[in-house]
Amino acid sequence: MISEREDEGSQVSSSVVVTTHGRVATLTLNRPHALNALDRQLMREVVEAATSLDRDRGGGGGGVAAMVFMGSERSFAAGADIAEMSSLSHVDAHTDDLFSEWDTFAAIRTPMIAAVAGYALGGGCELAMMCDLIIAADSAQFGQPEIGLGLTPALGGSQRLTRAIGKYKAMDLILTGRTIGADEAERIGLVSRVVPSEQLPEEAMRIAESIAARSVPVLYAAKELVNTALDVTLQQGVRFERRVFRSGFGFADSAEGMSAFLPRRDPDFTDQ
Ligand code: CO8
Repeated sequence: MISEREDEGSQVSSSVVVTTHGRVATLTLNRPHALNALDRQLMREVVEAATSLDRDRGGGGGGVAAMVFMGSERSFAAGADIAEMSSLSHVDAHTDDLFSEWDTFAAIRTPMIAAVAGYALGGGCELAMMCDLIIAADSAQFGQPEIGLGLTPALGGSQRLTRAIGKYKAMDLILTGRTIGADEAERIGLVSRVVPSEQLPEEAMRIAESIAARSVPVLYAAKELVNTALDVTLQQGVRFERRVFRSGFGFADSAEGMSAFLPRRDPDFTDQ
């Protein structure tokens, strides 16, 4: 991982470049020669960097309140590294608990935005789907092509894709392995917004900054509510929402947000 605070500029390592600007951290996948295929090193670095940023609460309104994941203009990530994966044995995959580190990643509470240009295939599409918003350049291509390799999705793709776009669209993508463009991905509900390719970094940053300006504990609560909707019945979810809403009255930021509205001033959130 290479880590840079824009005002400091320290550098540490290589498959992921981390840049922090205010309360937004950008994690750029950095294996362009392999179209950002996810090898073990890249996977370890991206999970470690993201989980450590998630714990970076700073203090006094500092810390990281939103993360943006990016690849290159040509490829967000072209899936697991097939060359590396091809030598794995069944026993190695079991004993190493292959890909289980992604459970930690999926449990991150900081809002995460995937800014996708070019290929988001297999593990790349699954990485994007573990984020909370997917902003796609008009060049983006999504797919779960594992079937063509004699494999099945392995990073939550069969589950998250089905929840995102429904059974029949998910079957279409997973059983045929076909790739879809940004417009189709937006139409079927796989991406949040499509933007012109040249505007992707700025748009993703603008969205991340608008999220990061909110109160962190309230962002955590809102994210947990939406994710809970995928796991429980409507009635359980609505009850959970009510409990979370009531507990919000314990946040100083809820009181601040409402009292700022009345005289029409900007709220001064303190993450309390
Ligand atoms: N693994 C390893 N290397 C790759 C991968 C990959 N997934 N994708 C591309 N590369 C390499 C190529 O080997 C090539 O390297 P070199 O120049 O040394 O030969 C370089 O990247 C450029 O690729 P191409 O020459 O193939 O470029 P094209 O523009 O012709 O094609 C494609 C681009 C369409 C993206 C093509 O490279 C391709 O089909 N790649 C494989 C896509 C794929 O099948 N992905 C799914 C992988 S399986 C998977 O993700 C299972 C999920 C497991 C969980 C993952 C946990 C993170």
